Amino acid sequence: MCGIVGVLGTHEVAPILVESLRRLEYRGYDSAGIATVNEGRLDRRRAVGKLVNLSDLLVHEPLAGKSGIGHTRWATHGAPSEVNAHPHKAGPVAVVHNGIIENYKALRDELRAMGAAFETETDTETVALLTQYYIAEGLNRVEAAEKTLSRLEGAFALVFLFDGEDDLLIAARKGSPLAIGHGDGEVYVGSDAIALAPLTDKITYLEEGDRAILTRGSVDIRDAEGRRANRPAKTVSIDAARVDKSGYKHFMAKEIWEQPTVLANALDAYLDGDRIDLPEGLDFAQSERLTLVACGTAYFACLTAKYWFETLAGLPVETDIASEFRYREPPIPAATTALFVSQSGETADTLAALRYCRDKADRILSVVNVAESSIARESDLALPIHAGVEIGVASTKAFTCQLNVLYLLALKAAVDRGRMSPDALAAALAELRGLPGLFNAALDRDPTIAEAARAVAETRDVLFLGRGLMYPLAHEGALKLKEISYIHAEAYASGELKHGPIALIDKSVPVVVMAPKDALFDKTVSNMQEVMARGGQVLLITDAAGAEAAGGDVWKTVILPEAAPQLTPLLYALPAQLLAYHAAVAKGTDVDQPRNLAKSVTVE
Ligand code: HGA
Repeated sequence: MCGIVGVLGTHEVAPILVESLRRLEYRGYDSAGIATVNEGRLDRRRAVGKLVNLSDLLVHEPLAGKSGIGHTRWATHGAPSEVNAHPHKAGPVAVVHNGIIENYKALRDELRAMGAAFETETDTETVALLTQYYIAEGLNRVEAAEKTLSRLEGAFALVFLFDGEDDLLIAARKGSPLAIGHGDGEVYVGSDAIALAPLTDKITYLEEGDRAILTRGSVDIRDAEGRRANRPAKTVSIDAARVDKSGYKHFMAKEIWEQPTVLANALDAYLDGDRIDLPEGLDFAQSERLTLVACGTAYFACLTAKYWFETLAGLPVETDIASEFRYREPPIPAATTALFVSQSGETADTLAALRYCRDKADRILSVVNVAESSIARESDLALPIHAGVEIGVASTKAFTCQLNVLYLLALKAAVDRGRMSPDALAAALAELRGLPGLFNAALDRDPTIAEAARAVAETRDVLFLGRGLMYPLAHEGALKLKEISYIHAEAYASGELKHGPIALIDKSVPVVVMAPKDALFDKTVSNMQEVMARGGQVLLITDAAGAEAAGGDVWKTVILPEAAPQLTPLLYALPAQLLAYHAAVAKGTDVDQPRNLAKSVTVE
């Protein structure tokens, strides 16, 4: 999604803006631009495609000035073109925007009636034009921005820069996050702390509805009612905000390979001897229902958790995709715990679903990677996944860390509901502690997976099959492959094969079967035989016992270490991630920033 930066600096700002935008590249974008004020004059440069195009443009057409704003755009309204790229400028005002101005059509009509001419197809341009109009009416810059903001509907983060004002930025947050950075005689604003990490580690997060009037010497924050708001500055760990590939070719590779370490840290954060260290008061004994809501990969983590909560804790679970849930007006019975999962904690649909449940559910829990995020702040209890910054657009370590927290919650629910003895819990936690070691051992299978992936890269369609706990994971495997290799992939519950998808099977369609040797293995093997009988090429991901039992007719087998049945979704996520990664590398696609995708989906 769009990335925003703004700097009131003491040095030439264009290279600083471009470097900050580079740190926001992970969010996904299609064009970029900056605007500066130099000796009172506002000017801008924009370019389609990667940031290097903007940097090249700036070599030929430099922009001087010590104040400026910058933007990476992920188009929602209007094609990804130079003219639609931000900053948008109207007379003395330039603006960068993340989000959607929902009433932009009405505002366009109003502006058109007042004689305004439009250059772009974007919703954002109305913000610049409206501010220009209010300035022309005689309002000062701050008043004009305020009045404009009061007219906007929808979700946005906005930063304004003005001609003739090289010591003024106005920032506003409603629905999309913004962070203010404090420097030495300088002030910054960015979509997140990562963007600002080389500039400062002192960050103030704006809250919902806040506006900030920034000069080099002052940060004046007002809340939604216009009252002066005291928002504390925090020191953010630079390490947490550090963005480098540590020698890997892609962030995604780094994030896959660091999972043993990250999981070990996440376990440390939650385990205390034979007990799970969760906040006091979190008790599932009286819960009658659990509603799990999320989008994308996080949704598949929820689907996995349904199996855990129902099997281990006997707690009925409903799972839903946030974009469906939020508009369906589902009844929420009393004694429902609602749990929302989002890597960024800013996923627009998930946040809206949470707000829907606010006064209906007994309790709102969230599982997030960003502790200061909107979803975390609006929950009764937010549980961090401790994955560290995830840059690859296709989620990997965040998925396994989400599963880790959800599994711990399911164990806690099992204990609270009298379904698990202290000894059984201790045994389950001991197994969990062994997981980072299993991940390390599974990473050794990388060459086999890479070889299979090179063959998969030659195909057009792939099916993923799984039963029980492997069913949600089959979905996650298919999603990963689609996201980064652009190969069409679909997932089915193995038992569904005969009800339709078997019609797709021929020798050109690899079928990835995820099946540890568990209680359902024989059933899955029967489905696998049905595939092979029709010429299908089976890539079996299993353990040593499964490989032996499956016989020799499968196309390729990846043998993972044996894991406790409940932990297989975590472990089997790894080959699914590696398969997608190597297929994408073989196809030469943009692994970390796949086309059309964005990392933190802050628009509907
Ligand atoms: N609606 C604006 C900004 C899009 C956005 O925030 N994407 O994440 C546009 O289309 O330019």
